[in-house]
Amino acid sequence: MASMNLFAVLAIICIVIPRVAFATEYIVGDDSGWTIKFDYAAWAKDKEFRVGDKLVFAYPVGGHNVHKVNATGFKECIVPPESEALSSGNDVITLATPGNKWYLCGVGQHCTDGGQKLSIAVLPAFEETWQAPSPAPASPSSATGIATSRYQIFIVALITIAMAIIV
Ligand SMILES: [Cu+2]
Repeated sequence: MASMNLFAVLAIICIVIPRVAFATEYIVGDDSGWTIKFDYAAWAKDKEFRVGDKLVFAYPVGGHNVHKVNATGFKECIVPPESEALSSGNDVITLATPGNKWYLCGVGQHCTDGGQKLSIAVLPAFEETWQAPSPAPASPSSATGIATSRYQIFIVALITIAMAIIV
């Protein structure tokens, strides 16, 4: 039966899709890229960063660089040794763990005077949230709720489309 095959495919999609489809690649600063005099706090404010997502820092090589720092380093623009900088001009950072992450540019006074620094809060990956059936982990429960409901909406939409194809 064709419809049975379709459901098998659908089941596989439901398992595989969350791992790939919800991994987002964020170009830091969007069209402005990684630069001075840009409000990265405003840029990050309405975005939802999750484990597995990627940050892309794009800038002219030599013009800027990227340092991962801690909260104090971020607040006070403490630049780590040059050797620890990412400097390819197209630095891709995969968010590997949940929690707060801080980045800054170590060139000249770009951090202190140019405000070239980014602070984000990374949430757990989608599959971690929707696979946990019973009591949610102690961490942000509201975020978990959002993640779950969004995934459910996605699945309902997928099934609706499948039903439409069958009928
Ligand atoms: Cu810079």
